[in-house]
Amino acid sequence: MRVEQIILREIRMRLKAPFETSFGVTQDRRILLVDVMADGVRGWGEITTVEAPFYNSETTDTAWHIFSAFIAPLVVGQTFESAADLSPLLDPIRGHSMAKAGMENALWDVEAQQKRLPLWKLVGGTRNEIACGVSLGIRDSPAALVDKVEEELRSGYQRIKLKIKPGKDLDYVAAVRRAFPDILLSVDANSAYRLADANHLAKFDEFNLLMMEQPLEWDDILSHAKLQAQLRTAICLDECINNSHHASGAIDSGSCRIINIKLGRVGGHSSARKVHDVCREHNVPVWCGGMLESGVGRAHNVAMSTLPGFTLPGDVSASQRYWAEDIIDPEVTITCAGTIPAPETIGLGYEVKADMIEGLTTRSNTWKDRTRICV
Ligand code: OSB
Ligand code: MG
Repeated sequence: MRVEQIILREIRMRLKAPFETSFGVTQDRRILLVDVMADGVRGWGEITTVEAPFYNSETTDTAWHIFSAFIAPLVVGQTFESAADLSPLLDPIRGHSMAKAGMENALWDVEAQQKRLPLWKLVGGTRNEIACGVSLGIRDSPAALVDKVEEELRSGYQRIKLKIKPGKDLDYVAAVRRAFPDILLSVDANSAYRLADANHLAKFDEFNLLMMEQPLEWDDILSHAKLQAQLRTAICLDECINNSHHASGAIDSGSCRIINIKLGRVGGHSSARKVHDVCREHNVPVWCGGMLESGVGRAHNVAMSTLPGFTLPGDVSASQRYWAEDIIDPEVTITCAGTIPAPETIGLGYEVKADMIEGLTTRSNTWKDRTRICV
């Protein structure tokens, strides 16, 4: 495929409700979309950064810069056999995985359309529906959290994840566990604790959690190994795992028993597949994490979640939990069994609403293949 044109767009979308994590509250999202044309086929990718560098080191603005100054100029006009061939070209750019993933994933969409395959089949998916859970932000009181959990369970979601932070943790989890003794329940601290809090974190063992996600520092795999040795609860790493080498190291050192794969954090579908494969070799279950994505990122998440090692319900949930109107048609919906069927149509499997996106766009940059214009 020859990359003829790349458009980077920033769109603004307001979440239906504010989302609170240990690192802050978000409601107004600034999302970057990659809109690529290759061999006359249009493909879409999402750069899944958040607005501030409190989850990982990337932000919407750093991604805008790296994409505009380095990624797009390197890629436009190039010819690739497959979308998987992009990652060696981007390798000299250190870090900035989310910015790279937006580019690579847009080319996967193109390749799937060219090969007349649903994206999930192209990336190697084997399941035709995926299991869904939800990630619930921090609430004002345990009672309010219990009400929210009840609502999500009524919709059919198979696993509930609670965001926690120091001071808003044990009593919240205890209230939910008391109300729902048998549900699949997990917590996510987004790096809010330290190894010195090990005794406090061991108190979560009594709640029979499926996992405790990323309790310690975002870049510290070894401290998680020391913590895992003191907990019965399985640790799941999120922030720490940016590629398959990190995954191997984390597994070898006993830092976690589960890994959350996010397409952006690991740099796109080809790297995600490598992380998945390492985990599968070691019988470590994986699941798909979320970054409050628009429909474009969500559609890519659905595709990745069909890989065979995604044996736990992910954070991929219905469009309408986030947005009054999503930018894809149909929107992502879940069945009453708490699953999302993998789409049968070719490419992303959801139509991208280009007109709606145009209306939401606050800035854009365009690169055209100059060799093409000159002829
Ligand atoms: O740690 O999984 C996380 C959102 C933003 C940044 C980090 C995380 C999250 C979520 C939301 O948990 C998952 C979603 O519903 O998209
Ligand atoms: Mg997380």
